[in-house]
Amino acid sequence: MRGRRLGGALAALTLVGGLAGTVLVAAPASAHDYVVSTTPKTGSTADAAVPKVEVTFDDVVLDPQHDGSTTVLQVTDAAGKHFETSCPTVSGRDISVPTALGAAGAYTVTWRIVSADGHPVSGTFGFAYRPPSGTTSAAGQAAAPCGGSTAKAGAAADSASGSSSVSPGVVIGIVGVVVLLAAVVVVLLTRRARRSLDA
Ligand SMILES: [Cu+2]
Repeated sequence: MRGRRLGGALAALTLVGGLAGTVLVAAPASAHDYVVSTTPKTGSTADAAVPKVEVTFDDVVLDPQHDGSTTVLQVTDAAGKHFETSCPTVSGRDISVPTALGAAGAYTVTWRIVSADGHPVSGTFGFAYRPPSGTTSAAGQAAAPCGGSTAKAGAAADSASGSSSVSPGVVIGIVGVVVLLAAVVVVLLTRRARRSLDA
């Protein structure tokens, strides 16, 4: 009798655990956008003019204000000078910014977007620039030409980075399901115990 009841309790606990696990695994299914390709390619050497820098993601980039203001796309040299010439634009899975590069050397692209799931995602990649001799080189700018948008996107990133990757709603849902299942298990075990007492 006792062994059978224990077995039932274990089965019920396994069921609860399994269901809770399923919910937990299902929650992060809304993964963050990740980079699929870049222009220039990451780690490549550009030996011709680079009129724009582009980053393509696996999923759409959110642009809630429809003006690219929550997107950052900056191109800097080793000295930290900026060579993007305006604010970035967002088009589906692509973000791009016009550029006028300076001297030959290493350039770093810094990007920050709002992922399809509403979370900010950011990253950097580098490429080398080796233009043909005689190519005019831009002087670059000490400050980002799209300064305002940097601040806005930064604020969005800060506010979201404080929260966990699982939203509070999901957590409350999981806790609710587990509590409900635990209650069901208790009721079933109590009933079974009473039945075995009656018998
Ligand atoms: Cu996310």
